[in-house]
Amino acid sequence: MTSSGIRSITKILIANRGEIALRVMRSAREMGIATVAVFSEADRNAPFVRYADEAVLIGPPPSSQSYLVFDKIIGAAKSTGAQAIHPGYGFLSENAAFARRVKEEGLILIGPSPESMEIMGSKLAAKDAVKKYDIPLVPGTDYAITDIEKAKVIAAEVGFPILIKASAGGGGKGMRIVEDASQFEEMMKLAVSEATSAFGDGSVFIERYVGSPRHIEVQVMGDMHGNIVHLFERECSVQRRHQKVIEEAPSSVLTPELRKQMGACAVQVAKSCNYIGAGTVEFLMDEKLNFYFLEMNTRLQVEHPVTEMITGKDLVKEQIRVAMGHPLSFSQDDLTINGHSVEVRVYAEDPANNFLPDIGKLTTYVPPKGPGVRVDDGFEEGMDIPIYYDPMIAKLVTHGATREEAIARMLRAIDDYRITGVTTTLPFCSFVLKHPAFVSGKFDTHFVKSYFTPEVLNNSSEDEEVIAALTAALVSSSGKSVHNVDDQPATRSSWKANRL
Ligand code: MV4
Repeated sequence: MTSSGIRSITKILIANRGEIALRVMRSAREMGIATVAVFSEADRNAPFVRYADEAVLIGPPPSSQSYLVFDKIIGAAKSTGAQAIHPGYGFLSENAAFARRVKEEGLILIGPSPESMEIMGSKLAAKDAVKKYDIPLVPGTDYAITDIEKAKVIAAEVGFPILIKASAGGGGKGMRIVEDASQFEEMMKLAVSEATSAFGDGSVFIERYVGSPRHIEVQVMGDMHGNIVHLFERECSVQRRHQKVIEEAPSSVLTPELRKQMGACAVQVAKSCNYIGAGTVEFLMDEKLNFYFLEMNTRLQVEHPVTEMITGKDLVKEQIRVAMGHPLSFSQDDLTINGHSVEVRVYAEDPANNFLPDIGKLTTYVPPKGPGVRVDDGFEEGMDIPIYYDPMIAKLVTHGATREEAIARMLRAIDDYRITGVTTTLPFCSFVLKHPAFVSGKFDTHFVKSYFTPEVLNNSSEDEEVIAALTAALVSSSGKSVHNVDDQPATRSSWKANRL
């Protein structure tokens, strides 16, 4: 640390892989900062390894022997002379023990303090921390429940159905819905034993179950000088088994007034744990547009690009600047929403087969291009999708002047995407984007359960009738060639699935 409080960072090690490693390196490079990749044996030929200025092999494919091993990451930073580590998302990104170790080694973690991670890693500690502010919470307990008889009394006051949640949980793990008092004891025992084995912490609490919520999250950024701002919200209600399918910014349901209120709440949540860097404050919103603080994610999120598209800010550059000790480069008043952005996650999964990972070689891989299209990917044509990690191939992001334009652009981009060799979720994404409930903005976290069955992607006989009708109409009206209707590879983001 210099007398000005600015710490120099000239080389960053990226403790991650795939698209997010590349995405972080691109911003570092634009700032004139050198990059170090760490990679497992499964990632030898990955683009992020070639893109980095230096790369260090850190072990066998399983992340427990490579990307998650503190000593290997720290050792690689020291041997290459990197002053800072960017953890990306997943892996070590929210690991307070790792954050503490990085600090002890005299290195900089590009992220919040270990203490912030610890507070927000515990749902109960988070509720406790925000108590000093006026933050709306779902009615329930803000302490661990142990006495079943007492808990039943509280449950009756809160009102059934209720939800039992694990304090150490997150992303839906260890949650139990209880419909009425008769199920309470059984569900509570299940929740406690599940939480104990999954997190080593059996603390559970209860909340009123919000039946048809939307998931709305607010991006925040803090610096070391006490400044905290929000960069508006992302709507992530379209999820499948707690995995986000489509994210957009801004949300189509927020009024400017609600946006301001939620933004202010998110800033206070961040203040409650002296937050530094990029973070996300998650809210549930009910049908009456009441919102409730749920949890805070202390990392850069997968879906951060939609926020970058509407604000024009590079969140990774800002993370790096803040980690050096610089004040935020913008104030709340500098931030405005420009247009609308949508992101879909492209997975190597088979929507027709219960979204089972479909591993294999990307025989054809041609991402879409053109105005308002951003592709954050980590693969190239000819590469195998490794079985060891998350099967996300890419994030496809579009921006438009309006929500309608961003959606139309996304449908165009999905149609332009050429992937063969593996089955992808692209047709499933098209189905969602064209669904009247999505188009109208009237949806909640039950969207996929409510509207999706594999059959909607498999209506080829009907489609053939539609093609026949279209072909007949086109040929008779203009005589124009219609050859391009059916000469695409069969596994292309099938237009068949896109009809609705
Ligand atoms: C809830 C809820 C309903 N009521 N809490 C799931 C993940 C975790 N972040 C919190 N989650 C939920 N908490 C109350 N009191 C419903 C969910 C929930 C959910 C939330 C956001 C997005 C998708 C979801 C899917 C199922 C359940």
